[in-house]
Amino acid sequence: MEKSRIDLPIGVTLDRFIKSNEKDYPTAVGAFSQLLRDIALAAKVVNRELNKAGLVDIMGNVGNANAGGDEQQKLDMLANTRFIRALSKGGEVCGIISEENDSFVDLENDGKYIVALDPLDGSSNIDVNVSVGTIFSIYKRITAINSPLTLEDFLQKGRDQIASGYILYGPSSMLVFTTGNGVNGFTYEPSLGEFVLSNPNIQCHEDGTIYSMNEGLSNSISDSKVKAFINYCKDNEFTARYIGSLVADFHRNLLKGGIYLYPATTKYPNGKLRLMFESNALAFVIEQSGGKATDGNMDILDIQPTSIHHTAALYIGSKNLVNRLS
Ligand code: AHM
Ligand code: MG
Repeated sequence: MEKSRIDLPIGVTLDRFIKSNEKDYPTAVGAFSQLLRDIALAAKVVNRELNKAGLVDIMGNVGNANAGGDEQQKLDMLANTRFIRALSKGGEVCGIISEENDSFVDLENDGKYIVALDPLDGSSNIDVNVSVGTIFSIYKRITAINSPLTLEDFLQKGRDQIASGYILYGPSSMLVFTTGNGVNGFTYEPSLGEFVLSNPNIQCHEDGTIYSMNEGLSNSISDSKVKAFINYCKDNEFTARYIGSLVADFHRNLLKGGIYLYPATTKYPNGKLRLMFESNALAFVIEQSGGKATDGNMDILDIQPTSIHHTAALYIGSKNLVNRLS
């Protein structure tokens, strides 16, 4: 059944928005609202730290590699710590998985929710002062409350998400999320310290003329559908736009119409992007805005993850463009 939507004016605070929409939230309304507030709080803290990048010694890498083999940046670690701390203290979340951690964290409390996080996506862009983001997914725990968490609690399909979204740290910072009843965007107002509604009920155009991919990888892509699609884009004089920060590329295409592609490559035969930390959250947002996300064979949201760090090809954005690759 289509849920009713409460239309609130542009400029209302995130807090007021959450309160007004509580009837659409899952059971344990208060706890879920608090969880959204915890995410917003962590986002503000990370935003503050990012604004200091370059001013203090928090840029550069820490010399480790994460579970996916990427170098960890100092700010990756900082964002990871800030989000995990905010979610742990809030008490609504019982378990967390993060792109920066090898395995799940059991907070050993009676919280009802599981959170999957990419605390700082596109972090190779920080040292050059280019937009980065945080991506999050929220699920309900499966096992009984007060029992130890198991992998089953985490390896849920994207279709089981009860909320997801992202924070874009850009010229202004934005929080965009869905609870399964449309997509709303909030812009951070630093002088107030509040996210305010700026983009209500975001709809992704069915068509678009922007394609976003690392075309330097063309020779290591073997999927003929992808090769044909790149030619289609060129034949039709599409605009190529690639920041290399998934959140930023996704956000632009969400608002303007377009497609983001990360196919399988020689280096990443199963795709580079992580289902649980990146693709599922954005797939839920894009579906809720009228767009589409697939791995070329099936909807991203229907893929059964086999491990926390499961990767898959990702084609996401305007429906008619994504359909050309499915
Ligand atoms: P990260 O989570 O380690 O930052 O990696 C994900 C990023 C995406 O933000 C971006 O779209 C993609 O990796 C860029 O990859 P590439 O440099 O191979 O084009
Ligand atoms: Mg990432």
